[in-house]
Amino acid sequence: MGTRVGMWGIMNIKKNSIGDDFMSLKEEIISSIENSVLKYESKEYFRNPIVGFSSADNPLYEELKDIIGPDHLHPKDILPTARTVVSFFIPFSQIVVDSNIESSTVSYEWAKSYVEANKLINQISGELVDYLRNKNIDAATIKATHNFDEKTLKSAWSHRSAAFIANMGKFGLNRMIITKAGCAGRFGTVIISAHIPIENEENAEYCLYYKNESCQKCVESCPQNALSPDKEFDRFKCNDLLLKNADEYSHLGLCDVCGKCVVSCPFAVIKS
Ligand code: B12
Repeated sequence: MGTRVGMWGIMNIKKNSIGDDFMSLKEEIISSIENSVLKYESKEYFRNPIVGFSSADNPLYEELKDIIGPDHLHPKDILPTARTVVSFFIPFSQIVVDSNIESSTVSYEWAKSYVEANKLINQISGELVDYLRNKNIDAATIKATHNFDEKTLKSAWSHRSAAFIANMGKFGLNRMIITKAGCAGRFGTVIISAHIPIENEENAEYCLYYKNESCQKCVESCPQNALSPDKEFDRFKCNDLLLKNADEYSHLGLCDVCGKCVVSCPFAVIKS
């Protein structure tokens, strides 16, 4: 059994004088996130999370103010002592994805897993913030969703842009980040004051449209015709349908969902 000792900046597991393994802070964070998913009561909706790290000083965070808008926050606007941005992805299980392929409208499982994923992401983030603060590391987090301006449909923090900067995947034509576990799932972010060494992993391109223009399944499956390879995504059209679906599933909580552009992707679920 490894002794849980945070050793900032050291990535490999080290042995102490009696041969116990020390966990690096990076490994402690990954294991804290994995444990939160494992102990979650509705864990059947999810698969193993994946975790990515980016430096708060990555110049792309400054660029997001130009790409998304001046209101988009820099990690240091959220946590002035920020040094690392922890991004995590909670992939949905195959059952959730299949249910939303089979159903012509949005499936119960897709709606329910959305509510559960948002709860789980907020729980993981809260637990990680507490865990780190106990180790005298400053940490701050941002809600999974419903943190956007209802007029512009833009948020002051884009989880998927942070995941892109952490090399967790690239944007597909469906505008989802396609990670090594697929694109059906949800992201969270925790910003921390500790330094975590960043590994320069290659960011793979899965989207077949961006690879060789051989697929547009997401465009074809959008009930609102909101997606197109040539035009900007119409997020207002998309939102109209999400709100209708929210009415249908109001007994589950706030369920503004659809996900047809996600489940139709050949890389909705990637199994390792
Ligand atoms: C507002 C919002 C919406 C709006 C508008 C969405 C939109 N595309 O703009 C509405 C309500 C319509 C919506 C719909 C959906 N949403 Co939504 N939504 C959000 C929210 C709250 C904010 C996103 C935002 O501000 N968008 C504004 C745009 C400008 O920013 P962005 O799309 O995040 O990022 C863009 C730029 O950064 C840009 N970009 C361009 N150049 C460059 C260069 C660099 C270097 C970088 C880094 C980025 C970048 O690329 C991105 C896409 O174009 C996020 C949660 C969050 N806080 O991040 C969830 C989120 C984006 N939604 C999500 C999902 C799953 C959905 C739905 C499938 C609904 C559902 N759950 O069934 C649909 C899919 C719509 C689609 N195809 O995009 C997930 C995406 C997960 C993933 N795998 O990528 C998120 C991240 C929620 C989460 N916590 O996981 N959503």
